[in-house]
This record gives sequence, structure tokens and C-alpha cells, in this order.
Amino acid sequence: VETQLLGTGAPLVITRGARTYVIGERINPTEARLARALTQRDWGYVQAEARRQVEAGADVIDVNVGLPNLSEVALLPEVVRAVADTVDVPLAIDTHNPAALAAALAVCPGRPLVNSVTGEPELLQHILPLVAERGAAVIALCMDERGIPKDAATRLDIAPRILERASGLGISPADVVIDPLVLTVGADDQAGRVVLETIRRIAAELGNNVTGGASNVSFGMPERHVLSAAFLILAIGAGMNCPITDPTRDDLRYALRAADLMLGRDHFARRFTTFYRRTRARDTAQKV
Ligand code: THG
Repeated sequence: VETQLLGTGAPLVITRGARTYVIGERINPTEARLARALTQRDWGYVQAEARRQVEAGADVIDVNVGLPNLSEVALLPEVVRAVADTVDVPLAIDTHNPAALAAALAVCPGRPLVNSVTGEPELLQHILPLVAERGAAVIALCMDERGIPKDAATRLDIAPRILERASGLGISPADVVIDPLVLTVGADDQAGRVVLETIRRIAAELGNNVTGGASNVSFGMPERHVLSAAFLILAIGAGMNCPITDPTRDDLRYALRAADLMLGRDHFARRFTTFYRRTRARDTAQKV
């Protein structure tokens, strides 16, 4: 399956089995400095964060501006425009607010990834038509109005329902990227096992491209990046091929590159060694 995305540069074709594609997570107000930049409308800071992620290997930039006291409808299109002005990769527009999504799609160049829709009737009804009208791609979360199922089988039931609704509006299954829903192991020690099983079954039974917030797995835990890196490697092995993660962190980036090499997806280990050389050159430069 191939999902085609476009920013202002070359098209990105997310291809199953080819390599791991990175959706950069850092334009998100859970990070305190980013939240401050959004309240102060400091687009320069936001743009620098976008560039830093692309330089670190992000294939797509996720844009999330959901903050309790800020108007997403006003803010999201401004931030989408600012980010699209400074990086040429495709964007993932991260909102469940249909009005904010419509406003953001109106100013977003190329073919973005809409993040996201669920099986909830409200969202299916209001988000999918915007995706169809724009000819965009979309992330489908394996949850519905009853919440996030505890087991893989029930999560697996929800995805085909979303695919069917999308297909009815002319959205091809290849343009629906599935998110099994990554929850923290801090709240449920079975969260990792359940999401890995869900990923394996999506890959085997549906064949769509698979995304997910890899950092979610370690919320509230000590040594959280060790846990996120372990999860990334296992999730990639299970079939998650476009994780949402932080490529500016060396530990997470090494994990991604190592997983692709071990799975035979890195010709002559070129990506891994290039990453190593760049990281070393940067560290050496910083020491002098
Ligand atoms: N699925 C989909 N989209 C998503 C998620 C998902 N979008 C949002 C989120 N989950 C993925 N993005 C993030 C962004 C930041 C963090 C985790 C996931 C994060 N932030 C640190 C924190 O909150 O502690 C702060 C960052 C910092 O200080 O550097 O962990 O699951 N489709």
C-alpha cells in the first residue's frame, strides 16, 4: 500500500515495507516552550522547531495547537501557514475540530495528512467530507464513541468501519493510515502487548500503512526515552511504518535507524552510517 503526501517539495510516498517514515511530534503544546510560543504568536520559534525536525530526518511535520485557552480555529491555519512557509515536507494537521481543520486545509499547500478521525459518528460525519473534498489522506484511530477498546480484536473491528465510510466518500483505503492507539504502560502494564498485537493484525489483515504516537507509551514513567525507544523498535518490527515521534532526540533516531537496518531495509547500512557520521560531526563541532 502506498500513501502519497505532498508539501511544497518532492512528493512523499509512504510505502509498506520500504523503510520507516517519521512524523515529527514537536509542534505540540504539551511542550512548555512551544505552548509559550503559541500564546505569544512567536511563529519564528515554531518555524525553527519545524526546521530542526526536518534536519533531523522528519518526513512529515505534525501540527497540533490544542490548548485550553486558545482558539484552534484562529491559530491552526496561522501555524500551518508558518510551518509550510519554512519546510517543504508534507504536514499532518492534528485536530478533531472540523472548523479548525477546514480553515487549516484552506491554507495548507499540497496534499496533507489529516490527523485524525475515529469511529465516532460525529467525527465521521464532519471530518471525512473535508478530507474527501480536499483529496487529502487521513489517519483513522482505532476507537469510537465507547472509547478505546482494551483488546486488539475490538480495535481491529473499528478500522474497517472507518475504511468503509471513507470509501463511500471516494477516499481510497490506501489514503487511510491506521493508528492502533498507543497508551502509557504507566497506567496499564498490558498496554504495550495489546498495541503490538493490534499493529501485527492491522499489517496482516488490512495491509494499510500504520502510524501511532510512540512517545505516548512512556508518559509518566522514569527513563521514558528508553521505554519509547524500546517500543519504537518493537512497533516497527510489528509493522508500524510511520510513527509519530521526536527525531531530534538521538536515542529515538538511533532506534528507528537500527530497526530498519535489522529488518533489511537499509541498503549497505547507508542511512545508519550517514546518521552516525552526522551525529558525530555535530557532537565534535559542539565540543570545540
Ligand atoms: N496518535 C495520533 N496523533 C497524535 C497522537 C497519537 N498526536 C498527538 C500525540 N499522540 C503525539 N504527539 C506527542 C507530542 C509530544 C509528546 C508525546 C506525543 C510528549 N511531550 C512531552 C510531555 O508531554 O511530557 C513534552 C515534550 C518535551 O518536553 O520535549 O511526550 O497517539 N494520530
